[in-house]
Amino acid sequence: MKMEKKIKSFMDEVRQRNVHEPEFLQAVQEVAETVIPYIASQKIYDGKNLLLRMVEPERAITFRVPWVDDQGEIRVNRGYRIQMNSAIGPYKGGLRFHPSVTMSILKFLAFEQVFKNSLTTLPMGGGKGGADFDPKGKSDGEIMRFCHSFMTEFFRYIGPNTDVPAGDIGVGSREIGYLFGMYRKIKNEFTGVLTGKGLSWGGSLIRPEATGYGTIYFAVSMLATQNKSFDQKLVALSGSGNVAQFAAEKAIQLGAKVITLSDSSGYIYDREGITKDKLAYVMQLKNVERGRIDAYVTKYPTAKFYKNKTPWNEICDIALPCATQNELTGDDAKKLIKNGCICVCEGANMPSTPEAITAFREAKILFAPGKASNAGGVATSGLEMTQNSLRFNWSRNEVDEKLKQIMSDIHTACLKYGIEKDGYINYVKGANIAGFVKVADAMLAQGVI
Ligand code: NDP
Ligand code: 2IT
Repeated sequence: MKMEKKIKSFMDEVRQRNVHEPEFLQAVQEVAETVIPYIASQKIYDGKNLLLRMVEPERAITFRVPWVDDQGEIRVNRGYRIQMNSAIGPYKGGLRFHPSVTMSILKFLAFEQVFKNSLTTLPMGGGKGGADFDPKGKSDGEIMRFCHSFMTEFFRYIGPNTDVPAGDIGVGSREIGYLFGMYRKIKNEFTGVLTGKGLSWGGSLIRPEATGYGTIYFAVSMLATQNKSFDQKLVALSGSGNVAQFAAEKAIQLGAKVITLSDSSGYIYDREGITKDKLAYVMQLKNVERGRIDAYVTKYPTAKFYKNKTPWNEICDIALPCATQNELTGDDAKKLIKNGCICVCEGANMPSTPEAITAFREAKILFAPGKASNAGGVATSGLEMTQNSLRFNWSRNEVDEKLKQIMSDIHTACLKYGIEKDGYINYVKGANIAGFVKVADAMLAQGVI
């Protein structure tokens, strides 16, 4: 009871200061529930208001992004960067271009990023940014002009030892290219200021694959705790962007049958399984033609398209939400559990609602939060930064091996702090506490700053 009161009074204070930020409050609540009891049990952390300091961004920037569309009309978007915590390294985290972007969304992502980056074992602080810009339907020229305009203001706040952005929803290799080009021009400097760069100009092998592959590597470790594997398993996956594509690729390689993919218009169900060849078609459709997922059923007519629906009512062994926040609700979780799903591993950031997470925990099925399971993307960004500093490139195999090791180490860290009295592995608790400890130790050592 006393502990519940402590959490509530902490949340009341955070809510008062961030009253219009529901996603941010949701992310903080999940951390508070597991980390506040831990802090209370540890003399070195208790009474230092560490979590209260961590929920306040070190800096939050918004700026005007004016640009000219193909019709010659002047458009204005809002750019953002949340520099959340730099106690263990330069701010690091993606940029999201999506019309739903708000301060609340970016603060939740930046807050999660602090814990995630800490878990990677690499020296990276946490940040996130982006714009309420909608890349859908925009020409290449419009995207370029938008990215260039964004960087003419954004360059002031970033740098290879200050803040190193990367991609997220709506920001892939094309956008990173335009952003990097303008930074290089303004600063007259070729540095690793962004990650996710192209191979010929400072990028790392495996970075495009890393988030999806890493999610599968993490799920492999989870399944191994029950002597299970991906072989012959039915996998339901959401999204069809960067993370979903490479999660699907690795799951297929490991012998799973991937049956669904989605985008914001609905999902496709392929009972015969999405093969390597079919996935190659999806990559062409999404990354080159920039089309919608329903085109899949025109190409493969035995598949079905379900408009405005998510894949969670399909029977599957493993569910991998890889699209966006709060895409898997409490009702979805109950359906998955009823249909015999044994493992939910998040490729996206906070895709499961609090009700869904509670349902997974009560049913005691394997569940990993994104800040642990999708950390392979930012970890490989960290490896890209290392290669840039060394002015050297590692081979595909070398980066992949390092990624595997990092995902395995994150899994071990979750076990260290997350095993419940009854033996259930609470990955949420494990990830939150393990992520907290490293940042808290650094903050304590550096004093009240
Ligand atoms: P992409 O832009 O490549 O793909 C996003 C996918 O999610 C698209 O299929 C998109 O559909 C779908 N989607 C986006 N918003 C919504 C929405 N509101 N409702 C339904 N579907 C939606 O992004 P990524 O694959 O990079 O990112 C996916 C998730 O993974 C995000 O949560 C991101 O934060 C997270 N993540 C990404 C990492 C990375 O390295 N890229 C690293 C770690 C996490 P549509 O095209 O119709 O919008
Ligand atoms: O959410 C994430 O971890 C990312 N979008 C990747 C961030 C990065 O810096 O590679």
